[in-house]
Amino acid sequence: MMKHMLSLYFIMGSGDCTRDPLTVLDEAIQGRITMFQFREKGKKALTGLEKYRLAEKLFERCKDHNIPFIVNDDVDLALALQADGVHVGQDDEAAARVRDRIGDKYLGVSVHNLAEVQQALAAHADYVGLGPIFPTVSKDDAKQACGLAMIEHIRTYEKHVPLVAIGGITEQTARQVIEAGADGIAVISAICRAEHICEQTKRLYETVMHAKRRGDG
Ligand code: 3NM
Repeated sequence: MMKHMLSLYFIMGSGDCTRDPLTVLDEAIQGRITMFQFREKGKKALTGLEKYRLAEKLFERCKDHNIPFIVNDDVDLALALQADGVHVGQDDEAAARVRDRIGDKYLGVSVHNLAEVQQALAAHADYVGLGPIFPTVSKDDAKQACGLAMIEHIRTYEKHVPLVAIGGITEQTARQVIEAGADGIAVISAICRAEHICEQTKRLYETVMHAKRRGDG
């Protein structure tokens, strides 16, 4: 179930969009994203009530289409909205504490190596987000790219952990990422910066699903 939801994980905040975020999300949903994360970051990020109102609208759209709605690094917002889950990085609120606060909502943790994967599992994370796999333009403080080899390394030791790969992933590299052992791809720019978001999302979905089916056989 979680491994299916991670297949095409779309992450977005108002700063990632050149058009209305609701329109962007609607088109991505039509293109068949399998999970959504609201990540309101950067210099012009909305805060307070504005952030809440946007989150509420995006969540409504996700609910209408049965897309799990995850909030990045804001447990209070996730609890206030009764969102489906929270995603935290290594520098955010400690995963074990977040787990205590959110009960059985989904908990995702950003990781960069095997030790962090194992810590996340000890904190009862439902999935890990490994990245950046490739260089990314969407995160100011992103670490150095870890490459496909890190996915393979983690899979060697943690065969079952639900793992989504993130950072610079495109339609051209999605297949390799799945073949290396990821359960899915998490993307910002591959969708937000597409000229035709719905069509681009469909292609990403088909690429991931095709690669996953091949891996099952
Ligand atoms: N987290 P794009 S990389 C949000 O390495 C985020 O943990 C990363 O955006 C990490 O698909 C990243 O445009 C940005 O590269 C992903």
